[in-house]
Amino acid sequence: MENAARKKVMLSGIQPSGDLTLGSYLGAIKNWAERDEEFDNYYFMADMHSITVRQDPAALRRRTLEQLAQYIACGLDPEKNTLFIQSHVPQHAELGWVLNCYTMFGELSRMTQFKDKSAKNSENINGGLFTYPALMAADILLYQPDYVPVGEDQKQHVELCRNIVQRFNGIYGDVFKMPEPYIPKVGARVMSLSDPGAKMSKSDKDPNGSIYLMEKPEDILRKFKRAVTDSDTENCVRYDPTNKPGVANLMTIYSAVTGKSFDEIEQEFAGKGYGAFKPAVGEAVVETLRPIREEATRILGDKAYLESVYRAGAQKASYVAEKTLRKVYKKVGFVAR
Ligand code: ATP
Ligand code: LTN
Repeated sequence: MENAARKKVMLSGIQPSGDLTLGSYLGAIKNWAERDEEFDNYYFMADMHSITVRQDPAALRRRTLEQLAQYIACGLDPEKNTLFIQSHVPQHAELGWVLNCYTMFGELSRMTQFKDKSAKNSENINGGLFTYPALMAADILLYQPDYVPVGEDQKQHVELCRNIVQRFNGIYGDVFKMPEPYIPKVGARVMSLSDPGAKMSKSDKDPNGSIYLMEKPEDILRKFKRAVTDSDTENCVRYDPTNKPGVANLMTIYSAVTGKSFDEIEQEFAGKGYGAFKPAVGEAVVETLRPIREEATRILGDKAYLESVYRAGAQKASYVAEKTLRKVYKKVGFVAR
């Protein structure tokens, strides 16, 4: 900000609440890795968000480290990206509290993710699940990013963060930079393979709907062969999300992993039908995920390396986050320590 040559900042996070899916990759991580030269980047494991839904402690710890290995395997070089674990940077909780006091009950009540998750976890609708977007706004604003690369489903939370910026800056002056959501053109909303009406999700109870980054090729191929296509009699690969949502989803995935346009895909499979199309999508996904799986497995074996990455990441992130937090504490009237 002070410096005109300052690189633009990108920031995003994913909850280690389940194994990463093709949706998390195409909707988010792939876009992070493609731009890491151009931007100053912060990517984290949102473990504090994960506990809004009950987690098995050992599984949460394991998945947090696996997620870090997968970030690196997807191309996020720790030399060019600050990779850290959210709970290692206490400023997230600290700013999260302040922003809770600038986020309205009505705004939080409108969040689709809150409604979905409280319907799915009706025995545990806790305060954290409700105020989650205030913590997410803190995650973002501590680093003053220009862009927040996420899938379509997170747009509403980034919009709420923008409202908080407007409210807070309206009272105290120019404290926070206004962040923009950055949503990919293809892959912003990858749907379940078994239910094209629902988002592919890592906490989906039906394992046939989701493709996991670490999954074996034969399982991936089997899931694509069984993917729900449409009950029309046409048996023709054509992009029509309203009438043919299953085929449109497979076309989106194929386009995102091969770079081919929908027109090119329609031509490639003209006269061939779903029987040829579905395994082709499966093969393309297998080839995209193969190097990621192999590299993540290798990195996971090197615990000392992973530790050095998350320690250095937390140190760098804390340094930046603390600057913003001090400014905020001063503005709201806390006595300096
Ligand atoms: P959970 O089931 O634990 O809520 P999730 O699988 O829905 O998780 P998130 O952790 O909420 O995924 O999302 C991680 C990132 O990936 C976010 O930026 C989100 O927008 C993106 N993303 C997740 N699922 C999809 C999807 N199906 N299509 C496109 N982007 C997605
Ligand atoms: N809410 C997001 C994860 C998340 C995030 C963030 C994304 C937490 N904090 C900050 C971008 C920026 C999710 O559930 N996918």
